[in-house]
Amino acid sequence: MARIPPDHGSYYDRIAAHHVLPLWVDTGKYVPMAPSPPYEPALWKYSEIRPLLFEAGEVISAEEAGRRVLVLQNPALSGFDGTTRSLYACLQLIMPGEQAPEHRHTQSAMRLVLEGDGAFTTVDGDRVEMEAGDFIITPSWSWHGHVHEGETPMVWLDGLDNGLMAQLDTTFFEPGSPAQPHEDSGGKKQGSRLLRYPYCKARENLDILRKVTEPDACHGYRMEYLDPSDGGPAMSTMTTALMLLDQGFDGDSYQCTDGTIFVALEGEGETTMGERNFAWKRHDVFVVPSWCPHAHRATTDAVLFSFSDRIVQQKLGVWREARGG
Ligand code: GTQ
Repeated sequence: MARIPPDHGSYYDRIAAHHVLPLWVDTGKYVPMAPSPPYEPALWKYSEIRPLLFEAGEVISAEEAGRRVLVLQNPALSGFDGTTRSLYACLQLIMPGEQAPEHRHTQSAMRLVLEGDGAFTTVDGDRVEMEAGDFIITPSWSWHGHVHEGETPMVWLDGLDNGLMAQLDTTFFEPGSPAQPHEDSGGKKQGSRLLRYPYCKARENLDILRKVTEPDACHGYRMEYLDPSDGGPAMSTMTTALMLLDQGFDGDSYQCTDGTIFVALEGEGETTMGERNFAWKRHDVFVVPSWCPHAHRATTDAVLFSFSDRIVQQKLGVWREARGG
């Protein structure tokens, strides 16, 4: 602990008047020994949030709302500061016959379909079908809107890098639409990234992984979504993954610098984060802060989807992980 010099002749007040701070006071606050995120572990139960989302379905249309979305706001943050500091997890509801108008923004977005079918999202004019469990991406600055032609309400989880864009002051937004008409591209746009990763294929791959490999002590059977055109991550600012945990899985403790948002797609279990246990089941969403020791347990076979800003940290060369901490 560094000795803080006395405030000689109100020195600190005099420099503050010039918008100047002494780095030798509270140095640990500016340069902590390890990440000390200002947000906390949290879990949102789908059984509690779903009725509130459907209540919004009665009072505001998708057209009126622009997007009928509830943001999962970290309890330790305020305003629209996000689920972690870099990422937003949101739940979006669209009713049969509704359209959410097209727009584009510098934030990259992903969707993970939780319930319903028969809606499609348009990405730069291409029609991308959405079915339960599908992972769908909207790259930065691509035009996108949603159209629901099915019979039952649809809910999906949105993941956006709003906090990251806000931190970098790189947010642009534009309403409108691309010139060309919507065509069914089968989820693949010529010369660009894959837009749709169907759940049935991803789930099959998890089962193959289970057959041919041993489970990781922390992550069970884990695979990341990669773009087949270059083998790199599906998204430029988010690492997205699926984990399959065997019934009875009792994972080792793990830490990483990417605060991570998990969504339970199948099964039940619990995750210890720091000193607290968070029980989860299907469609619950929880957040593990940066560098928070955590361990997963599964009471049934379970599948967790996760997203984080890991790929950004890796590109910058600052990402760290530790096992068994
Ligand atoms: O569906 O385009 O949760 O633009 C937040 C911003 C969803 C969307 C969100 C958006 C969208």
